[in-house]
Amino acid sequence: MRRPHIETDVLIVGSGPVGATFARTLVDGGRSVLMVDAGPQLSRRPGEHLKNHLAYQHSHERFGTLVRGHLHPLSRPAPAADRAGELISLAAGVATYAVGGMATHWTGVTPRHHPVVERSGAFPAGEWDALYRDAETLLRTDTGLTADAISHLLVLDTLAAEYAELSGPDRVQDLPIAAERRADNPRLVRWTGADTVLGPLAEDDHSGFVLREQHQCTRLVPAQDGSRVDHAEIVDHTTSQTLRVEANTYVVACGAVLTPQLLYASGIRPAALGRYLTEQPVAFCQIVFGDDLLERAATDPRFAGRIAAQRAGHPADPVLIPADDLDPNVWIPVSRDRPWHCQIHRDLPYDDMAADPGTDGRLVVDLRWFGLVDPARANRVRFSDTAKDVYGMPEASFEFALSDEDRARQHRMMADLRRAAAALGPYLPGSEPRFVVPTLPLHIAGTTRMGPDPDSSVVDPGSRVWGMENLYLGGNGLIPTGTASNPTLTSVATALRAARGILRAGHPFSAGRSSHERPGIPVSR
Ligand code: KBG
Repeated sequence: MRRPHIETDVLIVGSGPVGATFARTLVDGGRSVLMVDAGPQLSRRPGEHLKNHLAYQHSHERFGTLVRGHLHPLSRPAPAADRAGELISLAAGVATYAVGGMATHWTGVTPRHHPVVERSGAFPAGEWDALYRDAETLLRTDTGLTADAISHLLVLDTLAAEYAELSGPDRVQDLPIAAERRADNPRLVRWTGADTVLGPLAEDDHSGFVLREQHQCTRLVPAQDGSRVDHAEIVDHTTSQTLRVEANTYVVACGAVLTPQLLYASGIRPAALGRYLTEQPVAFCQIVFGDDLLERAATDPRFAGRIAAQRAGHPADPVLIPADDLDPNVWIPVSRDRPWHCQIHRDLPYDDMAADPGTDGRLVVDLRWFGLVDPARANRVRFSDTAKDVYGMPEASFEFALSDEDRARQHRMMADLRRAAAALGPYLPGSEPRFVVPTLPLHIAGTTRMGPDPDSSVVDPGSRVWGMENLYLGGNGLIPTGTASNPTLTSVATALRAARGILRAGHPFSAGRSSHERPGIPVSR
């Protein structure tokens, strides 16, 4: 009996913001798209941010507990004997298997990469600004989310004074975040998820687009001459059936580890696959607002109305910041002399954080400094030819080391973290400055890097796998440079460029699939 068989213009594997960017652009351009994700759909709107639920809006602790259950280990520790002494373990690396991917619980921090320190030269410098603008629109990125919050303004003003030498684009400023205040209640925030990027495609019935949850692509089957993908094998975990999907174009965007894993499992193994892996070291601490800051706040005319209402409504509350005032979101961007990205905000608790019940959360601020490491060919994710992970795919293991230059940079970054903390207040006891467990940023990159040649890169500047006429990749794995800022905006910008390129290229292998045909319908058995 023949396998159930689906035809579509484009198959997209992975439904995070990058896969969603491909889908939206390609459907708008008249292509039929079938998108599959191995994980389940967790919300009515596909890929919605889970923090949009009221219960999580003002509690990082409660949301952290939910998120922990959605982080699945990527590997088992397997140090390479020959480099054992120098390697840093990435065994804490995780993936989220869900429609919407990591964007079901991300912080939404979406800065542009620094034009000189971070951006790749893979495409003309002049294109970046327009791509970034379009990506910001898709993700609804804005710098105004918490711009009037009391703690935000306290941090912003204090750090602007401390770092008076930073000016123009390097200055202390508002952090760009993919989220919007809700019009019906400005104390609540609607966080961007893959559903936001999908836009109209996230509505119930949209012709030209089908999203199938719990459908895992286990193999892309190359044509006999190896020059293109012939079809894909997809396991429907709701029925345990294997489907055969035939598409003109294949896009894989399921994360910086699971994307090269699928290529490896498919026997598509360019020399750079999994290599040049980068991950950002993070220096972290928490402070409690100093008395001087709080005294300044008490007499600041910008806060007078809110503080008076707080005192009148809650006379027994010793803290003058209202409970529903939003968190700070302050940014010191990467610059030439400061190759690290600084976020001053509140986020999910790290596992080593002991919440002190005696300290009111409104007075606590997180300082997260993300560092840059240079790409090195020897830093890599490997895939096993024998061991399988729980999804039956080649098991991953990591080899990752820091160079002397990388280490020196992180020490400068740590000193800078201490400087900022000293300006804001005393350390929260138990949360003094430290480097956190590697991989906590969830920003692994470089494993399917973009570049000018097939030896040192996996995809060309159009995001197409070298030597494969109809296979495109998306995601942080494509970023070929060392970066310190959060990667999602750059990956969405890169996906926009790739999807537009696919549309311009036309239907090179059309097997008679019309652009208006509804994809995802079994056509033969
Ligand atoms: O604070 C976040 C940060 O915004 C981010 O992008 C990364 O994914 O994780 C951090 C928490 O470790």
